[in-house]
Amino acid sequence: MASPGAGKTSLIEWTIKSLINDYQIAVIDGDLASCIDADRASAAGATSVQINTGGQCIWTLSWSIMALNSLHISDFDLLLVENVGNLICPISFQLGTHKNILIASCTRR
Ligand SMILES: Nc1nc2c(ncn2[C@@H]2O[C@H](COP(=O)(O)OP(=O)(O)OP(=O)(O)O)[C@@H](O)[C@H]2O)c(=O)[nH]1
Ligand SMILES: [Mg+2]
Repeated sequence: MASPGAGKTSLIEWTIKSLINDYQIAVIDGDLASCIDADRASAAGATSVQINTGGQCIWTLSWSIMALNSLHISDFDLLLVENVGNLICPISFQLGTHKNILIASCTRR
């Protein structure tokens, strides 16, 4: 979770590149539109699924389940989930993750 452009996909790319030699990694990427972030996760070496919310700032567990159904989840050691870029709406919706990571992006003086 993070605000728009805070570095969610960059952290996911870095994590994939760091672990891909030892772990099978899948990514569910949620965004308002496009498949750019899922494509970046795939290019980094993971198997990825994009969820488009059609402009909504939230997605829910049932959408996670739909995404999981398109993956052979037992093939993977680690599942990373990128939420939509928003620090308010996603807080209220559990997506089935074991851990949540928040990226805080601050301006420098
Ligand atoms: N300065 C700085 N820039 C970063 C860092 N991480 C990512 N960026 C840059 O910030 C921009 C947005 O990064 P993304 O990883 O696409 O951010 P995001 O949170 O996935 O963005 P959305 O999915 O569009 O909300 C890119 O130009 C990155 O190169 C960082 O740690 N420091
Ligand atoms: Mg992103």
